[in-house]
Amino acid sequence: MANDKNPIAQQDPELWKAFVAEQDRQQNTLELIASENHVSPAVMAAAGSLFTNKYAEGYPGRRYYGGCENMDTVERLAIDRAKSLFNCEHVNVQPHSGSQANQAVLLAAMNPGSQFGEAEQREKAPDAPVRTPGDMILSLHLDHGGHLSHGKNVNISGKWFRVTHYRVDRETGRINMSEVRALAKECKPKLIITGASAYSRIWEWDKFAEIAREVGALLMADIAHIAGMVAVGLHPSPVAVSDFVTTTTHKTLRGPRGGITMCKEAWAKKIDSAVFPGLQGGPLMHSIAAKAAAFGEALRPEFKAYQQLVLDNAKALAESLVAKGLHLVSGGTDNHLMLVDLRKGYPSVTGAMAEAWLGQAGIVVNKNMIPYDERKPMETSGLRIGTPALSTRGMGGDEMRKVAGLIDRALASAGDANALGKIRGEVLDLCKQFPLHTH
Ligand code: DSN
Repeated sequence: MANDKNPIAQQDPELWKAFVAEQDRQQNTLELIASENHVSPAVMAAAGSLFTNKYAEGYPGRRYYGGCENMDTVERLAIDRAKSLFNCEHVNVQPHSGSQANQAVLLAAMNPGSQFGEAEQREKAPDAPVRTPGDMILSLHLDHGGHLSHGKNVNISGKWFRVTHYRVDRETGRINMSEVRALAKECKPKLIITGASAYSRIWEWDKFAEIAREVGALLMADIAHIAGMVAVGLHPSPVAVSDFVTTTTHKTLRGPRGGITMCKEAWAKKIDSAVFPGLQGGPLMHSIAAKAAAFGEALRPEFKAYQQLVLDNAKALAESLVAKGLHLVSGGTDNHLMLVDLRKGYPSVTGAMAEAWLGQAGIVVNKNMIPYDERKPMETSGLRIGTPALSTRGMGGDEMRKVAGLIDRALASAGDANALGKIRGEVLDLCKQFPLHTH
């Protein structure tokens, strides 16, 4: 990508500098952010293609603009391939992001209102008129691995709906299904949301479905993190038992940034109207072309081998970190990610410090709240680590064991520049042995 003949280099050297720097960063650092990946050259080409030039409001065969015949071909390919991948009845491939894929479900199925019930509204503002309370969501708490768009109070999902959260068990670090059942009976949710952005264990979709049936709730699974594994059958699929399944397309699925919303046929019309015209205008057709390309790749046998490598690498990395004395929430992982609890092992090191030190050494991770964290979100006591990107580079078990050693040394360095510089050198050697072929 970064060569001087590139039109950006020729036309806009100031902007081009950032491209060159980013290519260098991606080539020469170890990307361990669990939600990131490196797309293939074909997906990259589709994302930066002539499909960016076209408006195509509407859906295939029913557009509000002329000249959409090739848009229809591309969108139908994306739809058909997503259906084959996930075995879903209906899919909308237009959401610009995972949050919008989730919002489509809220808009289609939920009545908004106050985030508080009547009694709480009266207590908080005795003189204000009482508003209709919004429908109730039951979802995993953000600090326990959930997502902003699952009902956090600063997000539209938490501002317009009432929310009750389930948490992970303090001892096991796993979701306790008896607690979920008890909460569901108590709060009577309209929608139960499953799925997470920092949970390393298998989701028990069948048990959630049973609870949803018991309390008359709708069920939504946000599989953004584990979509790649679900697509190839290496994680159970929630599709058959859920009313809605949403995902981003850029994490383990290794496509362009974006989202999709799947649902049962009975919800198809409402979901489509919620995405357009409810939430969005013109679909990003270059992104939909790239989704089609990525879904095509995911349907090939090599993609299953890749997902198996992601899982094997996560296991190897987790075991090596534990062998070095680090503590992982729930003790390990069943998927592509793990959550390091720094309180045991490195009690004086915050997630923010660890993220900065590892960054200096060329190891890119993100600080993360851990369940029952006493520290604030910008500080945290945890680090989230994932293997999708290193697996795309072709790294395997030996490299994971090496990476675990580098992480542990960076945490033990107390930020010493010499120690981090030495690790940086070893990171560079590793990156050179496993060059990225995606640029
Ligand atoms: N922000 C994403 C993540 O990093 O997990 C979730 O949307």
